[in-house]
Amino acid sequence: MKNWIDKAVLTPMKRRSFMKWGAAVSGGTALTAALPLKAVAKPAADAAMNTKTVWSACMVNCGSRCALQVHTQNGVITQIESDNRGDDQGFGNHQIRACLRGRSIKHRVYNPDRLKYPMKRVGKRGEGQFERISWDEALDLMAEKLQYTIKEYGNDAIFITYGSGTQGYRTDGKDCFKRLFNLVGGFLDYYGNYSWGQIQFALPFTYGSIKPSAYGSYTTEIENADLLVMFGYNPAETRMSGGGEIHEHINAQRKNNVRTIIIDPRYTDTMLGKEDLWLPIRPGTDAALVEGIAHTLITENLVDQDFLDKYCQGFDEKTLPASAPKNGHYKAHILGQGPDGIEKTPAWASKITGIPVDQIVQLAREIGTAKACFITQGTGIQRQANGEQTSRAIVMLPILTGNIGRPGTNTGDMPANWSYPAPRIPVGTNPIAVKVPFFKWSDAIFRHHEMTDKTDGIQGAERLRTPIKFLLSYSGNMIMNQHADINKHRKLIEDETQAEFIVVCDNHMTSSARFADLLLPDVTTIENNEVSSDGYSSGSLGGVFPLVRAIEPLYETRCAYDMCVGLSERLGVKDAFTEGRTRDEWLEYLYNGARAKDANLPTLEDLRKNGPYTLAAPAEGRIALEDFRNDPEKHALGTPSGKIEIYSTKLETIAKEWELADDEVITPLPQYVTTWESHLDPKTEQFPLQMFGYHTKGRTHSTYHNIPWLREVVFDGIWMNPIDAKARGLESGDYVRVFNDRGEIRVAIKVTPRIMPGVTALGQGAWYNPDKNGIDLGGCVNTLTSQKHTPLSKGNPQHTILVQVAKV
Ligand SMILES: Nc1nc2c(c(=O)[nH]1)N[C@H]1C(S)=C(S)[C@@H](COP(=O)(O)OP(=O)(O)OC[C@H]3O[C@@H](n4cnc5c(=O)[nH]c(N)nc54)[C@H](O)[C@@H]3O)O[C@H]1N2
Ligand SMILES: Nc1nc2c(c(=O)[nH]1)N[C@H]1C(S)=C(S)[C@@H](COP(=O)(O)OP(=O)(O)OC[C@H]3O[C@@H](n4cnc5c(=O)[nH]c(N)nc54)[C@H](O)[C@@H]3O)O[C@H]1N2
Ligand code: SF4
Ligand SMILES: [Mo]
Repeated sequence: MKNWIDKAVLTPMKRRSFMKWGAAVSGGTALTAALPLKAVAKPAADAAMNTKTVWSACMVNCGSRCALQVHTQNGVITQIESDNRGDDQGFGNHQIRACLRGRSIKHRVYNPDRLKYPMKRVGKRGEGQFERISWDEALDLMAEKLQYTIKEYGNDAIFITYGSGTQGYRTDGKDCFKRLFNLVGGFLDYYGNYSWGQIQFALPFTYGSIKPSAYGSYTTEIENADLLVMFGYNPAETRMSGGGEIHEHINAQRKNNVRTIIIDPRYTDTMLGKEDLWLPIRPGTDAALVEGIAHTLITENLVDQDFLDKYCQGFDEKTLPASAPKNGHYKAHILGQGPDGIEKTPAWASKITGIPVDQIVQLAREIGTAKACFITQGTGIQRQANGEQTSRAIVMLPILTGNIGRPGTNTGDMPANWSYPAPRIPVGTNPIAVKVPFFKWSDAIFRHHEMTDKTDGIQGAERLRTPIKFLLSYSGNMIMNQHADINKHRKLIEDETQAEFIVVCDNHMTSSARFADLLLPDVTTIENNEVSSDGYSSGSLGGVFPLVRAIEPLYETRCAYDMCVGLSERLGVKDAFTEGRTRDEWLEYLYNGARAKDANLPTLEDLRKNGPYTLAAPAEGRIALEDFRNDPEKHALGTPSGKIEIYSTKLETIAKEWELADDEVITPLPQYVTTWESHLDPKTEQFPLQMFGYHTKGRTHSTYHNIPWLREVVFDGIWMNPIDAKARGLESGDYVRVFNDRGEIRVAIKVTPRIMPGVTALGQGAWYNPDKNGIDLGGCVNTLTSQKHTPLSKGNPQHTILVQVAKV
């Protein structure tokens, strides 16, 4: 009998087949080269073992930051340990231990995919044929192409793609390229990000754009709550380890054994017995659940009317702004007296969400009667086509019940995070004011002339002046893997008349690197010196993390700062770029500057010797909107009315002025809208299953994918409910086709009641690996996603996908 574990054990095959794809088309040197290390494992025979241990950190974009201790012998990494200092007692003194990924970093350093030398493309773009060149040739070529682009098209034709592989760099990395480009006239920048694009755009309409509306309360407030409700929030997998939010979250949850309800189509690692109730919900329908709950809250008098009257705009007639239509308020909308005439009863919500009526009513009563309810959301739900509406809808629950600004409450937003201000190399000012939304950069390559502020969210100007012609991907995999609709996108990227020059700077021969014209091999963070920030989702934990070069940079790899020095010389701005400092001198200079401001910061030498310097956020200021709750006049919000805008006048204007496609909806009230590729789309006849690519513990996006250990230990394939599997004659371990009208992937299947019927899920970030027919054997979910943007932020609804699944 087959089972999925057998299949999982076989998964290293997939990586080898990726290499085959590389080797088959590569005429060049790097891809086919043998395993790099002379020293991979020959322990020195003599007793004089030249061993050393240094502190380093894992710096990928998972939101955490974890300490590593790198042991070397004769200049070769032998072992990776994590933080083992102290007695691990008390938050802030706890060990900042790494997860399974950070602990396997050695295999990312010594990896057959490592980029070893600068290389330039030979043959057609994307064919994967490269030729080794010298650093001088590489930097000459890049400088020449930059100068050509600036002269021919202008600086706004230069774009640095989103790339989050080195989150913690402060004196190296992407900032160096930004600093350099700003010195030669600037570049086209983007606003927003693939992580939080929709929620961060949407919530300021409700809460205003002033602090602390960007975040909610700290998770420590869970200690003071008697009910915890989490929508699609999975910190056990997405904010892992000692350097992430999960540590504090679990502590708080345990302290008062708080009743915990989690709403998610999947039974996640955050549950596994730590929840009291799991409510599986159809993807993209949380806003309908909220409206069903609101109906019970209103009809059973469980709303906090005083709070709504005093602090909010648009709950009922009393606080509806003059510009709004009659019955344009929230109460009318819920009770069926609004423009759509539909009463949002629990029965109505049940049909849409798949959650039974009595459970919706029960949830409403629990939220409505809790003394303090902490409501929060993850960001996968806002990566849906109605993501802005959903994030605004969820925050209605604390608003309706007055669970705001008091101990044990949250705004409904993501939890708060505190960061120690780690010093950072100045990037200067970008002379180019115009910006594209993060998700629309590929459109700006081929249809810039159609893109305006009213159609595509262009900011800083009415429209783009020129198409993007020069792409730099630093520490990102957007050129191919992490953006959307790979089959469509690939045709665009392959066309050398569109983006004329593509530079990829990475550690590995990724799917994006294959599409480069010039490859710049970066050092890994283990081969670099740095003082890194804490994670941006580390909760109350702050501090600085030392990285001490554990081994000499392998092959001809070079750090970004040094690449930029070479470029700055060629572009005639070397003095301005370096200000007379080497990279290590910048680090010391900036760190000493930080010490001058904070006498508690250890010397650089001590930091490097003793490991991360950490501290916890101040005890005060942990409850979001506490000031506003205490004094709404003095601490008025940044909304036009200064109040919480349930009815947003800004959105009322946007809805009238922007040019939207027929299926795009923007409304002044937060409400459920049915979108393309929802479970109600007629397309379900052909592609009946909803699917999304969740963030898996097996990878951080595409980083750490090329480590066979991790491929073995975490299942890489789709989850499917037994009911859907039976209907298709599928069993765990089967190899399946997952397809829609945009593409097809081949992956293994895990049949499990941990996912609701009608829904499938696949860890995102697997490396795209097409066969000759374009079928993606790598199982990259972006082979199936769409480039259609969300209505308001023009963001990435990459979790909204319909598919069909069948046995191969
Ligand atoms: N291990 C690991 N950790 C990571 C990352 C990683 O790649 N790997 N990436 C990091 C980054 S950059 C980010 S932005 C964050 C992302 O963090 P999130 O955006 O929160 O992560 P997701 O896995 O996309 O979604 C979280 C949960 O939402 C559920 N979900 C999906 N759609 C819906 C829906 O419509 N309704 C409800 N209620 N639930 C839904 C999913 O099942 C999932 O369990 O994670 C960070 N942490
Ligand atoms: N379908 C779907 N797509 C998604 C998402 C989703 O949920 N679903 N999530 C989106 C989100 S939230 C995000 S944040 C993005 C993430 O997308 P990216 O920012 O592209 O993240 P990664 O795929 O991890 O790519 C990081 C790259 O950096 C490289 N790298 C690592 N260390 C170094 C280094 O020291 N130097 C250099 N030069 N390179 C290095 C890695 O090898 C890797 O190629 O993906 C987005 N894409
Ligand atoms: S939790 Fe994130 S930062 Fe920490 S070791 Fe794992 S991947 Fe690295
Ligand atoms: Mo992200």
